[in-house]
Amino acid sequence: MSEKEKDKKSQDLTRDTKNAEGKTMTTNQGVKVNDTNNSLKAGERGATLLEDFILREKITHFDHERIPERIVHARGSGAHGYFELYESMDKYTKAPIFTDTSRKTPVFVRFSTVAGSKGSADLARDVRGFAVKFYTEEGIFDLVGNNMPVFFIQDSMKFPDLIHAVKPEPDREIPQAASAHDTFYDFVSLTTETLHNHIWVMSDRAIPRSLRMMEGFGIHTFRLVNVEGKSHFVKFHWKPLLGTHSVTWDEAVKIHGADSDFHRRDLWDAIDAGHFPEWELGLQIIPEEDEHKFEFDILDPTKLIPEEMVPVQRIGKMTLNRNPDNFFAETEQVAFHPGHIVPGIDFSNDPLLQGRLFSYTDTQLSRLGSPNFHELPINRPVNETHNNQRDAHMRMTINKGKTAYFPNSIGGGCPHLAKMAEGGFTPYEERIDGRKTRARSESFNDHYSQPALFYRSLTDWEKDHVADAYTFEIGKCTYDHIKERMLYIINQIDEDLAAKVAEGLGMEIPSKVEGPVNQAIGADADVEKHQPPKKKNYLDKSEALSLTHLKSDSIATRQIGFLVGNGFDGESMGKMKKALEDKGAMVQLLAPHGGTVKCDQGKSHKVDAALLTTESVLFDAIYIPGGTKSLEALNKAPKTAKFINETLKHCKAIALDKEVMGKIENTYLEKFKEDAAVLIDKAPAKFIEQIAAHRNWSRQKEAMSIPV
Ligand code: HDE
Repeated sequence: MSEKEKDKKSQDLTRDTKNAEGKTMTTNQGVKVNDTNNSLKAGERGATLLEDFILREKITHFDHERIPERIVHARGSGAHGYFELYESMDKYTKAPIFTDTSRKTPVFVRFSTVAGSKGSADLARDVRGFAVKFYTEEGIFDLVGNNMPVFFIQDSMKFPDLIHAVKPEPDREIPQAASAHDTFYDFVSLTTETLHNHIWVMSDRAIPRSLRMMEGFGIHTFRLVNVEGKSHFVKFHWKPLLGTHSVTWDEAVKIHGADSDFHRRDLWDAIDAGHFPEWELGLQIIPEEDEHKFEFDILDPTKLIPEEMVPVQRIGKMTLNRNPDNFFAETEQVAFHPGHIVPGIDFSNDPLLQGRLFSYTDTQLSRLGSPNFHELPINRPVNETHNNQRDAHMRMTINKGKTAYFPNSIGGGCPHLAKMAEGGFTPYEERIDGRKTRARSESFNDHYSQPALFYRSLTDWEKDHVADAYTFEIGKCTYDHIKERMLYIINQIDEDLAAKVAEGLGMEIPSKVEGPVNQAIGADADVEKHQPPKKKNYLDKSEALSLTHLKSDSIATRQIGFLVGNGFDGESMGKMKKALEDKGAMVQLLAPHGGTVKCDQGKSHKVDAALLTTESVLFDAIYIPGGTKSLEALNKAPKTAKFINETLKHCKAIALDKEVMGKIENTYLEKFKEDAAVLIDKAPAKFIEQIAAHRNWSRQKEAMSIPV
């Protein structure tokens, strides 16, 4: 990208980027270095001299390279991009990013998992963070959301408990990046407000195929405020243009081993190849008058507003078009904060949001070490900042003048206050009258209706995955009383679901359990008193909750493995490759060995991966061209059958030239030859259709039993 093409933030970052190409090595003090391999010694065999400032500088800097990882969301991947508005929202907000359609606002996005450490595997069953920093002309606006529309808890006071419960158990620091353990289910089964977010985590939303194929949600209800000072409530949504897709749990487990950086690599490679991921920003707007119209409280972050009740209006598009130059400087040092808002956007009284407003600056102080973290290149706004805050660790700005106080006359009263016409931030003047009380609103006290709605809204195959996930996770717990409590409360969500899980666990669903099961009110063990309230049914089904709702017929960036050996049918392969690549898919030649393979026309083709070094779970679909010799070679290769059988098991599309059938031993191809996504000697267009459909889930029940 040339300097001219760069957006304002990328240009701003260029000030601090360095390129060592053609340059002489120096110390940090600028002294030229002519030996960086040997320390200074008294004689060749030592001892090493303390005066060696070059050694000391190199080692000292190295000793301090690490900073604390994030308490949560430690593992993440970032990218630069921009946001463009389709139509002005000036009816609702005065924030120019949402009113000025001529703007191209730079953004930096960081996706993350929540529970795992910085080096944990990408495919953990977990919520994904979806944090967007908008560098607007009026200052930074951070939309720090997740890929699920609800959260585990209703009040920030419980956040440390939630996180302590899900993180590795403190005595042995096990398990890493996994919720399937006793402390988490102890907490969940005693804290029924978690159940809605929890069922989302049990669904395929928690194991996305790609960070580019998941939705994002601001979760909390925020406010938009227009020039007249009128406020509307708003929920923010990100809708991926590639559709929403997931992998199966069996794949996720295998991807852990095959490529623990699967999502990070996928995001990087797609942007690198020019396939820029895109999301539309959607708003659900609720007039203030409607605040109490719903059967749930819009301030409760464990509730979503079904799209059927308040439609999502798509107002603009975000495109990620540039990978970071330096992971640490950008992705690690970026500091998000839901309290970074601009005039025209404001908070609601959601008690979870209110607590977050304290937490995010506070955590940067220990993570980044100084209140000057806003001066780091990735964090600084694109507009000028002036105030009387001064000093502290690692201050970069050299503030001129004598005055660092307001009011002043010596400095001409500067920096002066923004006049109303200049758009200084004025909080929305919400009227608040209340008793000081440490309490939870009764209107938050329905923990079962929305998890039930979610489950009802899934397709059958999604429901099966949810039941399997509960069975797996609870099955990993060691205490029977925790398992029983879980069964008891799942039964309140959906009896069929609970029956499936109970069968998987080999346990009965108890009709009563010890201990509080709905204790938002406190740790009160009076079971009768805290029986779950009756479920409400304001909607039978919300189609938007199923993964199948957001579709895309694009196969761009899909990874397609071609299984070939020497002597493969070059013409057939060439035709298929062209058809797929024309649609933006990424084709890789996989062969029994690395190096090159020759087709039947004698032409050499570079092998992208030897079968031994890769796995079927890293591909979206496979194709096997004909060629007698090629098929013989594949048949001898120990992993070919596993590759094919796993692809079948995970319900992916397979295309074969006619002569392939019957030539590769130990596969289940014959059994699935009538399957809609097993394409024998079919035109590439059919294969493309099936890849775009992502999976043929109707195969699932039968394919599950493939022993691989
Ligand atoms: Fe966070 N959260 N959170 N969170 N959160 C952090 O801030 C916290 C919550 C979210 O890529 C931390 O800079 C509290 C909801 C994302 O850098 C920390 C509460 C949602 C990220 C923190 C919540 C989120 C964080 C850790 C309950 C979705 C990663 C490092 C009151 C709407 C941002 C940091 C990135 C990160 C606290 C709840 C999303 C400790 C106290 C709800 C995407 O400050």
